[in-house]
Amino acid sequence: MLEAGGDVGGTWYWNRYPGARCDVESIEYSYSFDRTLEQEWNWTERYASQPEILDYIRHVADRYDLRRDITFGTRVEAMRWDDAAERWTVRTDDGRSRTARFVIAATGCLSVPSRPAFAGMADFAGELYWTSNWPHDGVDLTGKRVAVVGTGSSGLQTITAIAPDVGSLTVFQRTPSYAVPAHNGPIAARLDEVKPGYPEFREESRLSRLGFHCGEDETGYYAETPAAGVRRELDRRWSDGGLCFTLSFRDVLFDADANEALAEYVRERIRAKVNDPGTAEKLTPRTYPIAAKRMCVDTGYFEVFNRDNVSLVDLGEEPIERFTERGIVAGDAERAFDVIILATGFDAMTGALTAMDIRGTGGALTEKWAAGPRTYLGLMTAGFPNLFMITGPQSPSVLSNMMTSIEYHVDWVTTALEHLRASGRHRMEPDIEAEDNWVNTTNDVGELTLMPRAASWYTGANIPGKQRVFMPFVGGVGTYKQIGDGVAVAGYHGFELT
Ligand code: NA7
Repeated sequence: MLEAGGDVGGTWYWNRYPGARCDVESIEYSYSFDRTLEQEWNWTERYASQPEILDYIRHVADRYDLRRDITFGTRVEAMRWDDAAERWTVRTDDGRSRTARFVIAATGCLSVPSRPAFAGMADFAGELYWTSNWPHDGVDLTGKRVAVVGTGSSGLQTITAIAPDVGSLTVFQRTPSYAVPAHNGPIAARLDEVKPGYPEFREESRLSRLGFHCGEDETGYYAETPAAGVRRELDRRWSDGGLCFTLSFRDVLFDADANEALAEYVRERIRAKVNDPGTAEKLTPRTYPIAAKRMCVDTGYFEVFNRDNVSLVDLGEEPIERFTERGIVAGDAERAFDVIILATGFDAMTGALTAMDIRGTGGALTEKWAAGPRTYLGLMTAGFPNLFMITGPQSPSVLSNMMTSIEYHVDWVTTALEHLRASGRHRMEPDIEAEDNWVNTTNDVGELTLMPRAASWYTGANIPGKQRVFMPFVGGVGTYKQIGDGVAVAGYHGFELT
């Protein structure tokens, strides 16, 4: 195992910014492969904080003695397939090369930060931090003049956490986010409830739409629900909190009216939370369907703007012109800061794969994917034999509980490798026809929804020059599992095994 970070943890190793927390519930966002582990581990909160998740991952690494097989602080730069030897040569940034029959790229969906280059950035004399690579020793922000650029999940969490401690906080917002309250709290009672039936609970998650429980069986269609029922359901989902709000009705992602009903409900809540109507209006998302960009889960984010030390800059009205020695020039004003925090997101889904120079039988992965990723099931791509991806593009990945999706892919790949070994074969690659069909299926299912209507990182729209194409499989975790299981059972239908 080759790992760029200095320790295990991935996302939870790098993203240590104040307030960092998972927005999938901890009883769901945890490994299911060991029944003893899931019985022994006790989460403290409904949504686990970054330090608690990192402790858990470290515990797992120690418990199964994984560290002895991991080379830390080592980044893969290039991979070449040798067709005669039927092996990959993997080159790392320490100058070494290793060869392997099979390579599994477990490189993450949100692991390559997007770092916009604002003019004059190097001139800024204060401290500058990225949420995606937060200093391990922490940062003392007490009493300082702080700017945050970006209002996605990372920005929202950072802003909410630091507002009470900083001297002043200026939030630079390009697009307002829809956010649902987390209603975080202690989890002991819920754990006692879930643990006795954990295996069945996990199986339900694997067959669900998002890879975690959302009471889907009880969900109806907006179009068939009377107005009073709509309100009741939205109130109920809102008071439950969390991402399941987006599954209030079955047609939220398909029917513009259903979507607008949810969006308007959230807008109304924002208006009720923010005292100043002008600020409330700026914080209100209007230009894209709800859930078409990643929903945020918040813990008092909007209320932060009622504080005297917090102000909002709408970049639509006052675009960032440049950074200066003192701060940021946006619109006509230069604002001075001690600290600037950038929460500007990631080159999602394909970024970590295309950052490596991967060359297969027919050339470079970057060339093959120039017009968007092409995969079969998000697991492999034709022309790159024996290279597996964990939660690759065109799998549910970022539209799901990542733990459920990661475990599913790990199991699928493991079973495939066992099958190859047992049948005396050593090479696996998708048929181009099966791959083309899957790419079309993923695109078609995506196009059935309202999701491609937002300029989101699901479509690559946040990265200048990146081809815009809807990348995740939106058909649901359970449906995807049934397809993946079926393909395997049918002797790896659509794959060539030699
Ligand atoms: P996101 O969700 O991509 O958010 C990034 C934010 O930064 C978003 O508000 C962007 O505005 C903003 N942004 C990006 N580039 C710029 C520039 N150049 N100028 C101003 N503002 C900019 O990333 P997060 O880290 O918050 O969340 C990633 C995922 O982690 C999250 O969805 C969960 O799955 C966990 P935009 O909306 O593009 O206009």
